[in-house]
Amino acid sequence: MQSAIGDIAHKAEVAISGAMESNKKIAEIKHDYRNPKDGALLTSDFGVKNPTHDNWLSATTEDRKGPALLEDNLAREKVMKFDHERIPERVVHARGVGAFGTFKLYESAEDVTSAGVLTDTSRTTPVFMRFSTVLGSRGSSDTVRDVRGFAIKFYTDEGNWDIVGNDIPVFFIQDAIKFPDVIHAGKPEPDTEIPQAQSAHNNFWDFQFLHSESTHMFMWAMSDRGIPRSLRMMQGFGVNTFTLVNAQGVRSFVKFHFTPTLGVHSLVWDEALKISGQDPDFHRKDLYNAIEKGAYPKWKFGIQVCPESKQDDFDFDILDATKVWPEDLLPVRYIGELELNRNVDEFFTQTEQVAFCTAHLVPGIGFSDDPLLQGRNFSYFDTQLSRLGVNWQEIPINRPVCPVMNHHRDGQKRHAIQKGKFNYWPNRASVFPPAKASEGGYIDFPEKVVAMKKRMHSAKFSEHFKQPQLFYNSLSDIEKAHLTAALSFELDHCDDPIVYNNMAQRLCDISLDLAQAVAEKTGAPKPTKATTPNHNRKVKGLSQFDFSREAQRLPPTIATRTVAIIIADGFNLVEYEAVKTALSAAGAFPVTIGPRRQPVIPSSGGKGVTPDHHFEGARSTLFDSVYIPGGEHVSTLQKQGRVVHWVREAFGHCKAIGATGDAVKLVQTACNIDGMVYSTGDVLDSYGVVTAAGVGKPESLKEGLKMMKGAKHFL
Ligand code: HDE
Repeated sequence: MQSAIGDIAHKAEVAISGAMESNKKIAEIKHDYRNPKDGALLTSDFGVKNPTHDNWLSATTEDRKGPALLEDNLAREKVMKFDHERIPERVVHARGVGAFGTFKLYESAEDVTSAGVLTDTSRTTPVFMRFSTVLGSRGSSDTVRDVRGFAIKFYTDEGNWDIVGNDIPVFFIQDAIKFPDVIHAGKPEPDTEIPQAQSAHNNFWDFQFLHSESTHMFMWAMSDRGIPRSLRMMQGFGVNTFTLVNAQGVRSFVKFHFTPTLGVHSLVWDEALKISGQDPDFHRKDLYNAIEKGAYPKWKFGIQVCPESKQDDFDFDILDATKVWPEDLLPVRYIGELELNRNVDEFFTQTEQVAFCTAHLVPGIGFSDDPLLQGRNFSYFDTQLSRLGVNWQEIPINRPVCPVMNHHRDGQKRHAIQKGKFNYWPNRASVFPPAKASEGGYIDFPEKVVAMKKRMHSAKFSEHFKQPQLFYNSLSDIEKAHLTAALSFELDHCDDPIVYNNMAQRLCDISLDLAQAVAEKTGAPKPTKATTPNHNRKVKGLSQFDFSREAQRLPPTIATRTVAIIIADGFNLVEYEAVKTALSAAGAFPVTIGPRRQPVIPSSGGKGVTPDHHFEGARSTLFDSVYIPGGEHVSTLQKQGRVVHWVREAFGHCKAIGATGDAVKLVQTACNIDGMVYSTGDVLDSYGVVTAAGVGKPESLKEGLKMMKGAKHFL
């Protein structure tokens, strides 16, 4: 017997040709499309052709408008539909953006799992991915300081597998029962609904102090990880401990890792603050544009496996989600690649209605007794009931690509039409018999459990400071400075002295230097003694510099980086074109900025170049780099406050800056850099400024650009 879902999926699949055919999920979703290009006329929801977009039926005469008539069912339908457009936003992770992609395995993990998606290297598994911030509402800004969600739905041949992860590998709490508390404390305060999408307030930091197991996570959130440059440049982690079971029935514990091939990069705080106002959609635009331009973001997929025999070998409990598994103890094995390569067609039906659930696993992958994970398994299913209704599994984006066969029936908005007499088991025709292990049935690992029924965790869950210290010690000096500044900013926004005094004390459990620096800034009494001595150990794999392209043995790149090229009338066209061409050839995204979005004429005359933005229409903060060609236009640019500020601000944000010919002087003055030596191809490494005295032919820029690619601040 075949279900209606199976029928529809099949028909849609046949209709789609070429390469699309291989992607069953795309095929399945296609059948629901309404394509405005069909040339179809306006209809009501029930297919009757509708004569108006504009006029409500009313009792009107030639010279006087009369009352609207209730009988206009077409107008009523339109307004009623609008009245009910909203569904509840996600209770956390409300703001998000999604894209489709594929997952490919390049090394089978059959030694540890029997899951097809992790053993069959010939498969291409379709995925849908949603990135999110945690605390803000749907309409909040992208670049707030926050954890980022990293949720992936793998449409595998054996059913949906969801990894509902974050860009930070640990969590605030160890037990799911505390989730409402940590989220209430972080969300806007209940009396004023202030602040939006910010952890910088009394309640958040009050909770952090009173709840010492959160220390590790807040250290990560206050580090540069909390303000990623791009969703394409962050790591992803499954966070919770899962299990893998191989064909022989041997079980291991596992953590899932995703490392971006572009390297891990962050904004600086001043940029993040400004971008929040200048372009609240900064991250979602960046993702959308990269995919549209064919620069598909990729992540290496890794597993960190702990054999059952080693479970008790560490000074932390491997089921505690506030702890990482340091890579010197358990290395990450990279076995696959995730790529995002298609933007959604409609935000609501795809990105908003997608529903992830940690309980969605496929044979060969299992849960562990991680107490956070066990609670999540309940919560994700449950929350979809109020957000999407009981039949949320039938919404196209949530459907698996393999057949769905069971006796679940009815409920609101049920779509599948299930033929036949039987809606129970056992039945006399043996409809939908259970699947045996040999037939691909999901078999729960037969684990022996001997325990007392108690509200408690194992003893190792009580230690909370060794790993935050390990994290802090492992950061570079720049990262430490940023973390200190971030804590100082956040606590500056707390006006209750109990809160910031307590937090200064808490930091004494990590590092006395850190505690003193933050106390001084925020007005807390300066601590004099470390409460928990620092063990001074460090480990690789915590600083984000460990995930630069070099660390991944990939050459540095400016691919997908945005470079603002600033021009005004009288610019040097040869230099402009040479640099723009070279940047595009290297995969960068050059964007021209000028005084107006009308042709700007070069010194050589001609039709000119029409900029993408005018000086007031964009800001330096929205770009990775700035280049100014030489030419007569420099005298105009020097008088433009916005341009001078642009260069100065980019310099302050440690961005790579390029200038040729007369524009070198402009950069020098704007940045007030003493002692710079200007000659063709000089790179002032410590500044990230690249200059060339002049450019005759495109070739002469080659060397300069090579160095520009190598400039430290691109890394
Ligand atoms: Fe979530 N979380 N969470 N969470 N979470 C939700 O589910 C929850 C946790 C994460 O793009 C909700 O569908 C509990 C850890 C992401 O649609 C909700 C606990 C991690 C997303 C929920 C946690 C996450 C959510 C709200 C503690 C990182 C967005 C809407 C036990 C591994 C998914 C929804 C998307 C969303 C509950 C902790 C990541 C309420 C109870 C740890 C990426 O069910």
